[in-house]
Amino acid sequence: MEFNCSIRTDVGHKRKLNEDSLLSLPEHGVWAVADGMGGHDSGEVASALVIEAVANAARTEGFDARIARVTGALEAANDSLIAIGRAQDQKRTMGSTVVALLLEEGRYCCLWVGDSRAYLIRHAEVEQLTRDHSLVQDLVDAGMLAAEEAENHPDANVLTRAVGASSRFRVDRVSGTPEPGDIFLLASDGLTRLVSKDEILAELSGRSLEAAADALLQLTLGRGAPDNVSFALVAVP
Ligand SMILES: [Mn+2]
Repeated sequence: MEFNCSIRTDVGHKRKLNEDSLLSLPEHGVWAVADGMGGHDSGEVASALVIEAVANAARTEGFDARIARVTGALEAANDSLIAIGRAQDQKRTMGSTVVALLLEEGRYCCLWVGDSRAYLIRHAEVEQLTRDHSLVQDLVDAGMLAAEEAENHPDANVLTRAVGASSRFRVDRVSGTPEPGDIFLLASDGLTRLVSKDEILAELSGRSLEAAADALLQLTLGRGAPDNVSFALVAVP
């Protein structure tokens, strides 16, 4: 299958470094967004290592084998980042989120760790496919916090899972059947905290994928972009 896709990454208006990393391999039907953390340039290193792991696994033949390889690559990346962090005797975790989309005719699979998200835009509706591994998501699920308050909560950046954070590690997965006209959006929290699902839909409607990507980025930058902003738009033909 030939996929139309469009990716953007921007340092934003407040940060000195862009610690997000992106992967777009339409020839293999694989895309990913990773959001690194850890101070100094550790976040950049962590997200780049995670993206490289996904890229190396993406070339695997067969859809199920590819899912297994990418999952295994993320587990190996988790071990690597923990080992690097220990070697540097860092008090702070050197970690990264990741959300990956694997796509072929008739099937999609999203793999994720942390709060980078995948959305599916279908029939003029936006569905969030992933569930954040974050403290505020746990509070929302427990009925202790309203979903609308989550993005602005003081602990909104506290993750309960990340690549490189703990040897107790699991990659979550959601699968389904793509339909012609579907658009997938993978995004770091630099976008998702500033732009709602309704706004995503509004920016996409009536635009080419390239124009929609420009519009989404401009909307985020226009709101101050306190964090790095990265996303991939992928259209199912
Ligand atoms: Mn971020």
